[in-house]
Amino acid sequence: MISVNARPYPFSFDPAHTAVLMIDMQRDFLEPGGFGALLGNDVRPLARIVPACQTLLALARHHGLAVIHTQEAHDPLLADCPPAKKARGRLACGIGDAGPLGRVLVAGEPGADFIPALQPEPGDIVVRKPGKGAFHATALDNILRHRGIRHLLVGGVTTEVCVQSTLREANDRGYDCLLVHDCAASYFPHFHEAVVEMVVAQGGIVGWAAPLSAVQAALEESHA
Ligand code: TIU
Repeated sequence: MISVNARPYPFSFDPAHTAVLMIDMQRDFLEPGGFGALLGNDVRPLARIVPACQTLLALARHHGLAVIHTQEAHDPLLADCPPAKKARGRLACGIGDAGPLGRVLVAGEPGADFIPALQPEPGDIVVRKPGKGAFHATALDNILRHRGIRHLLVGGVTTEVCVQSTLREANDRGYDCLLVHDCAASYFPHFHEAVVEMVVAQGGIVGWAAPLSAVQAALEESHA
């Protein structure tokens, strides 16, 4: 077992039973003209985590952890998009509409793709999801169980929406979750900080949190 110096206490995992779960690092959330920007957000702060996410994925591949990318996107008919989700925000250009990055949050459109720096590599798993949580209406739980994965190192965007929803869904299903907090970001820095504190409060009631450096140190020590 590998032990990461985490809050509220060390997070232990066996690399053979662990996945990095990278949430929704898509152009629609990180680039101008995408869904995040159409919601009225300044998307620029999200770019800051990209190098750390690249390092986390490289570490995972090097040390034999599974790599799973999630992608929030709908089929072109929006058959998997609840009308309430499409209506939310009363956007002039919202889900399914033609925007600067193609149809917003629609699979196969440029905006739904992963950013160039974090494209999936051969052997990585991609899970398309219609909701904010990655377990809702997806095969993720089956995928993890079939591979014997019990621990998740979680990063991506946004911390308080899809990352937190997924982390809570995973926790309820019995997975141990470490939020790699400098590999996650929000359009609202105070929401990001609040989520980190929520996760580790009450004895780590929904998980653990640690910086990438702690994960890296633990993995490298295990190979020393
Ligand atoms: N709007 C926002 O903060 N997030 C989302 O809509 N999706 C994800 O977090 N991926």
